[in-house]
Amino acid sequence: MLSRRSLLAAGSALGATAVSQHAMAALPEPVTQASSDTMPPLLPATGRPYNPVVTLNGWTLPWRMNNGVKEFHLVAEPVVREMAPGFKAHLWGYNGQSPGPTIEVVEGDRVRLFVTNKLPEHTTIHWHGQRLPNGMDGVGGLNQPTIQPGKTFVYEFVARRPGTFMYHPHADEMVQMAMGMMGFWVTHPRQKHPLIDTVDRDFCFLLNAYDIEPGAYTPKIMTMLDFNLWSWNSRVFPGIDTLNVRKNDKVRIRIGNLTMTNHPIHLHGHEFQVTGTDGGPTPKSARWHEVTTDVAVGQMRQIEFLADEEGDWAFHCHKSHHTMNAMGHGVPTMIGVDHREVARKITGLVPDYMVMGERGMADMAEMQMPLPDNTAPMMTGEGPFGSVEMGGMFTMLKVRREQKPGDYSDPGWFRHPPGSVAREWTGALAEPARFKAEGGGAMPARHMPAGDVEVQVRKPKGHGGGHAGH
Ligand SMILES: [Cu+2]
Repeated sequence: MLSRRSLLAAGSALGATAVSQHAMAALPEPVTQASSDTMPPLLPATGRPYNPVVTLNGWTLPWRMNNGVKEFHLVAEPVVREMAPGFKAHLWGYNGQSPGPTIEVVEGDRVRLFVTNKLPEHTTIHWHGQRLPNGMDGVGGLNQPTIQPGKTFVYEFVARRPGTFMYHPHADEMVQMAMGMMGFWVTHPRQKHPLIDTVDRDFCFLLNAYDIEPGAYTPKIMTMLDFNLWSWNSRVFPGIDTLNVRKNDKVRIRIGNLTMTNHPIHLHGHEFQVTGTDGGPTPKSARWHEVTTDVAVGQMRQIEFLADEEGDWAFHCHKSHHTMNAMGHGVPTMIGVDHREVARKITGLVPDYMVMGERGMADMAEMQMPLPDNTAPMMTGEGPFGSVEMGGMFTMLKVRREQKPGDYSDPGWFRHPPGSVAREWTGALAEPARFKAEGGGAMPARHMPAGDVEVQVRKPKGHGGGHAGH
């Protein structure tokens, strides 16, 4: 749990009076977090006021004020992250979590960041998007010597530009980001900014991805593209909290991408505008309405909209493979193939063989497939009408009339007004218009010849694969 009481007490004591050299030299006590719930916004106790962000399944790092400087203490260390209920990953992160805590400051703040390395190898931190002295930019070997295990470095600069940023290592970067080392950074404007609107709710999260074999705990760090866990803040649906807002709230969502591919982020039921990037606020003349915005690798996007439609609105990456969990990709398309005869023969060889995919993959969501321990549920997440058949980068925006200002708790499922839900039609139907050229429009079922079949059997453990054929 968050244990910042002593830190804040120390902060106010130090901030109120002149600080001795000895006190200035002392490190702020590191604050850690173990819960993977979304923490309530951290209201600033010192410094200029601002409207804090809410980090999805994350938290904001408290600071201490030292002679007008905001001091933070980040600890790079191995962490255990619950990515979804029943599935834990052994990652690297900061202050007990991956991603690390969100850093929130105000434009013009002088910021001092102590970084302690408790990893088994060297690291650095790059402050992505910031204007700062070159020697504070954090590229190991280029701008600074790397931080060796057990050592603490200090970074110090003025947060010059308001906006949406992130931080991550720039030393053994491929490994350390594949292991989950990253965090969010928000610099709030110091006064009313012509391009930055005041909002009622301000959410943020990072897009990240892992390659963890079903049943394993540690990501494979050499994977370049074929990740199997597409996550938001190192959580996968149904482990991602919902974004809960009050009807007619002005909502901002800030998203950063530290995966190896782009993610078209799609919101249902509302149109939004991209109001800023890691380059700063977007000029109003360059904004247009979208329902999907692509967040490319290494980019930040902040979107804004008026939440004026009540309901439980899907909010997800539009790459359909990114709303799945831990799937094998070596699965042939079986739609329309009647393989009852083949299955009967295989069952003689492999008793627990399961027929997959002849009617699409939706059966998978309902099938109780034997999975190894510590495996992310593949396509689960129960909705009020059944399985949502989603995993990975998926959650919901919940818009409610009765949600109180400042209340981020889950209001439960939407209660639809009578007659406003799609339902089965049982009345008379006219013949539908349809394409009538060759094939007639319907996909014919092909019966596979019984004598000449090669089938690859992949059992859930991933090692039971082999060829059964004749
Ligand atoms: Cu995606």
